[in-house]
Amino acid sequence: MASTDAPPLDANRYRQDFPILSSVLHGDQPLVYLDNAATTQRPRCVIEKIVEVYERQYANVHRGIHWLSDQSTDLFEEAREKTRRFINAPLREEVIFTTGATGAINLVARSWGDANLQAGDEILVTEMEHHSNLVPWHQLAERSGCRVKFIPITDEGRLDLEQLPALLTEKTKLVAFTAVSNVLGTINPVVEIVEQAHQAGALALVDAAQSAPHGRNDVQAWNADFVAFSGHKMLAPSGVGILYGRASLLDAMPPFLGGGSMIHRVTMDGFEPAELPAKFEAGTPPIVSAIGLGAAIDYLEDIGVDNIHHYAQMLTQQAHDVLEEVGGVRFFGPPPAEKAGIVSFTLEGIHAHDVAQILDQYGVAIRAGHHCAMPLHKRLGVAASNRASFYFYNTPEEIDALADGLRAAKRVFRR
Ligand code: C6P
Repeated sequence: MASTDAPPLDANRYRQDFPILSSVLHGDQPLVYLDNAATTQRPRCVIEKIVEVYERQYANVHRGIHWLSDQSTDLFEEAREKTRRFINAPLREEVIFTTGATGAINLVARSWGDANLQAGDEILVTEMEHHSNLVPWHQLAERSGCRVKFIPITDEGRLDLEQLPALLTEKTKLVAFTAVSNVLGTINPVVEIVEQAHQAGALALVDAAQSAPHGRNDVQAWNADFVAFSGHKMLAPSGVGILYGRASLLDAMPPFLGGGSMIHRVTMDGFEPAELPAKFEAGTPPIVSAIGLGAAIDYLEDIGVDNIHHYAQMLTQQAHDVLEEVGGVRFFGPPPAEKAGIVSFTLEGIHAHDVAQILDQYGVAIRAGHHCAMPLHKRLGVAASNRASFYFYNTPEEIDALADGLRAAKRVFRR
């Protein structure tokens, strides 16, 4: 994710595009939405695109030999092409629509994993993984007898890459890691890790769920074998995500789900799978959500992904500064300049859920809990944390509102 000297973007201008951001909660509290790592909000252009498709261009894709189906298919494939460009994938066949990052990673674990891994093999993940990039590998280990090993993190919340050479052995078949931690905000050195995985003869899967909304995700520059992300974290409707896979790998992999669309021919005795990408898109796909993802990508590219990254980092720095002044805040993860819009913390002596509940009374929405990263929280020595996560439509005033809410929580609990 490149950082540029682009001028700060005008968040207030973009806010006008998001109807939900003018909500007023509990009678008189303006919504302060700081839960963007869980899911972002949708701009009017995405909402209007969805309505337009349902009102005028909706039919099932690929099947119908009728005008409406052609319309719908064209829009669906256009969205695939926009996504291909967004991640700089060489081929449209390498862009598979899934249900989300979770669906994409499970696809790889079930299809590539079941076909290629056996007892004695190893998969390397990291201590900062979301459960979606952990449980599918544990499940694969249960099925195949392979082993899941962990790249540890340092006390500063970075990956301890000094350990990587020793962890990579001839048994390692896959290194599956997140580009950005959904808890620590850490931006990981993707190119370096992929390169080391390849040198050891392993493949590399990048979980880009948190990086896709926040900057450049160039699968060719990364040289990644698989990349997974979700539409709903980057302004698109929920229910759609992407698996990028190197064509040579996807070609060799057996289909994951069976059903309509993914076949070339079916007989009483069996079936022949379709070509890519259909082979991995069984059943009716998330048609309108995918088209909405295309509209979201247009909108993000208009703002500029580097500008978004730069701006979120500025808010992250501000959040560290003002929360520091609140007192009693323990931050997790590296310094703000190394984070992608995510600030996790605990407030001394107050449970994370209580903090979030009090903030909610002030209209401030953050996440509290383990954020689907229980092994990481164990490593951090806490059961739960609070997480504020920013996007380009958040303002410095909203970060101040977060700090005010935390002061209120301290007053309530007399800390
Ligand atoms: N993290 C969060 O609040 P899905 O649910 O499939 O869209 O994305 C899963 C996922 C995978 N990897 C990372 C790094 C993620 O952050 C997420 C989703 C949300 O942190 C919801 S738990």
